[in-house]
Amino acid sequence: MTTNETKFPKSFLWGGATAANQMEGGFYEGNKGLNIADVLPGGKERLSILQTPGFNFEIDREKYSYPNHEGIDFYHRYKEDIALFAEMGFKAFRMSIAWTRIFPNGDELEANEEGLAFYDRVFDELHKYGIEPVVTISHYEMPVTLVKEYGGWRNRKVVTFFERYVNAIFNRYKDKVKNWMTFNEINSGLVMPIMGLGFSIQKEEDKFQPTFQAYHHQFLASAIAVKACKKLIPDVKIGCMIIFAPVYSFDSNPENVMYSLQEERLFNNFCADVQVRGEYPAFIKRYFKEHKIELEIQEGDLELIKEGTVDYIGFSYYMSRTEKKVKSELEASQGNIIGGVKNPFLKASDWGWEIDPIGLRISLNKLYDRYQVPLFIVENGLGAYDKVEEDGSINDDYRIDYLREHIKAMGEAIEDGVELMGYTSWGCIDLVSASSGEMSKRYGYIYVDKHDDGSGTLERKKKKSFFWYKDVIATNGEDL
Ligand code: BGP
Repeated sequence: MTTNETKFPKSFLWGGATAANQMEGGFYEGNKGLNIADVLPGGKERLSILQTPGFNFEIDREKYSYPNHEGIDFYHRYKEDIALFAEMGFKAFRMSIAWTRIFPNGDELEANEEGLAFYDRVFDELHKYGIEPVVTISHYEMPVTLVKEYGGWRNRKVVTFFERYVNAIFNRYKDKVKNWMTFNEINSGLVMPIMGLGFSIQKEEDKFQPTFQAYHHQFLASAIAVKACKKLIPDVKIGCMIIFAPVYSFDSNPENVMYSLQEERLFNNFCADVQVRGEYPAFIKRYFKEHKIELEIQEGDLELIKEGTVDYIGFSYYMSRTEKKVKSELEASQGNIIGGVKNPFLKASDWGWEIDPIGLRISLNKLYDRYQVPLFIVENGLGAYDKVEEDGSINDDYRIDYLREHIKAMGEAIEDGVELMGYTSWGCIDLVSASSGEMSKRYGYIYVDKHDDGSGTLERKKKKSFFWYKDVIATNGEDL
């Protein structure tokens, strides 16, 4: 390596990631319809709703606050925010399009012009600074009508509605967006069906058939999107997006090792196997048999899935997961939504998410070994409580430490031979938390004056990490 060379390729996409429902606000403006996030309360209720079977959206509007309704008001302040991203030197900005801005109920025939025009303005603003938009087509934002009237992704009709939606956005933005992702954290439906699949399981034992039928429909929708995207947009890249949390066996007991392997394949690999390789993997066929799952597959479905494979894997990495076949409640890893037991070697965030930078290097290597396609880390970061000092500064050294270690691990993986396209850390500007609906779980380089009770001026402030990340980008990952 000469002194001018850096570990990270010159084209590396440094940036930040967000989602419409967690930041835009303006939830009833521009003819937007209601989506799932708009009717989920904030606070402790949210997580239990996401994880408890039987939720039906009949919630008490007087009792709950809806943090997503105002978000951080990106809908009106996007110019100011994008200028700040540009100041940090962002090469890419990951955002999502709210399906309900384009098709307010999801089942209309015509797209909503006001919604389309909003994203035109946002993309133009990004291009003004040479920032590449990386767009998630569906990020926990399913129209409520599709949930209530159609039963979410269980209903095959939703595939047609989705097709209409993607055609509208690809046609409209074909000159402005060259990097897309289909479903955010598609495998999250295995643990949080409401967010990922748009329906609630009424009884735990009933979950298997509807969950995997809904997945089949999502895979069809993803393949349709990939094919349409490539047909309509030259030089485009379209990826899938999964949560990747490498599964470690708690010990060398082969029972636990085998169990960990099965969990890894089901949670981490199942969706990517279908979306990248274009077929249902062998292990899932056994799983279907054992759980009496019989998918309704129509003629041409499997061919479509084969033809519509993605170009790259986008993934979120927050934590690893340690597994044991038989575990007591006491051993359970608190806060880790995807399960597992406590790992004695790891510390955890204030929300119990275990911090494991080496796990990121492991994830990158596992993914690249298995799929041999480019990888893109489109979420990673530390949710933490930040304190604004009297002089207005926010000294988030804990966040810098976290990010530094993860970026180092990325550098190692690149040296291991992994093809990594970029890194968009999660919540580059503070936004509403997906799992808790709170503002106090902050990830940003930019602080937003907004609080859990909805108060705050929405003023933006640069944290210490803002200046640190700016330097990281300027030196292409050398100065950490
Ligand atoms: C991912 C989601 C994001 C995001 C992030 C952090 O699962 O794709 O939408 O919010 O996790 O999670 P949280 O907001 O719950 O801390």
